[in-house]
Amino acid sequence: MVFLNIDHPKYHLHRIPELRKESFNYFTTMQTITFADLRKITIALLLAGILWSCSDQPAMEAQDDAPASQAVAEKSEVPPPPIEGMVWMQGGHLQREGRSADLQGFYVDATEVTVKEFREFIEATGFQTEADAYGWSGVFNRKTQTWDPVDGANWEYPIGPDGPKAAEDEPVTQVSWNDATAYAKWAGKRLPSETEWLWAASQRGEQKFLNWGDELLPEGKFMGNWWQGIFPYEDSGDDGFLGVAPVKSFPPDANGLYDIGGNVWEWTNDLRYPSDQANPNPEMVIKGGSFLCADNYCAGYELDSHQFTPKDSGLNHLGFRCVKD
Ligand SMILES: [Ca+2]
Ligand SMILES: [Ca+2]
Repeated sequence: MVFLNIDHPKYHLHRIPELRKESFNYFTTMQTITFADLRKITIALLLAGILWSCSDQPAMEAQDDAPASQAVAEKSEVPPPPIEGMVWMQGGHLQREGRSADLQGFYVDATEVTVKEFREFIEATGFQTEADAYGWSGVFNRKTQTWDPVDGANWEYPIGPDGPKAAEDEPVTQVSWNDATAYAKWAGKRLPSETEWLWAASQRGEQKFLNWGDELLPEGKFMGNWWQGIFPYEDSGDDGFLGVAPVKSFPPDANGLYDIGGNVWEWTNDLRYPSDQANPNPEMVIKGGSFLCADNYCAGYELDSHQFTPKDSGLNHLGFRCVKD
């Protein structure tokens, strides 16, 4: 019997040369459980149940009833002029999951940056992405459940030259943090901090669990693009998409933001380790989950989930959206 270690840190393919032609296999994270182990686990669970039944249950219930997040100390701001394709997020104070921060207001892209928008950047600047500079990028192989380095995979052909050309209204992928930052600078924008991303996604600290509410399927409806089934084995595609979806394929949240939960992961400007300032290729925080996120694995579409990947990563389920002051 096997199970997946859902906290395995090496979720993404690294570009370091020695891994250039290796792929990361999810099965390397599996562990074997014997019947003896199962007996120990069962006994442990029974003991835990007994201890819990003897514990101070009213306190637990009070904790459950407490809001997971709340917006306090709201500032009164006059909304600035609207910007097409962006949503104004009024500032305030975020208190959520141990995170406490004061935020100024900012604009945030209503959608993930699209292939069309990225093409305009490439054509205007002649910019070369890191995937093109390296000559390869990371693609998830559904047959082998591995992340493979695929020659020629880039923002225009995200699963490689033998795959389809990316549609103009899809979120751009196979862009590294460095690529995304260059785009943002060209567009007069910047990447959000994780706190800013969370502030926007949680509707200023109001949502508990998901950016569309507390139910994964409110009234049985899919509100984002994720993986239905047991990852990495089978995706039923019940939400209508086995891979990436064009932006705005699902309803916006209460702020008017699309696909902030699911579809493609989104780069932030936050280091995984703040002490990594001198590291030339540190891991960065990514938010929102992707079409590869299932509730048995990373559940990355949950607001407080995050993952990490090096700045120079290119992956076919990782894109970005920008903010502007
Ligand atoms: Ca899907
Ligand atoms: Ca997203």
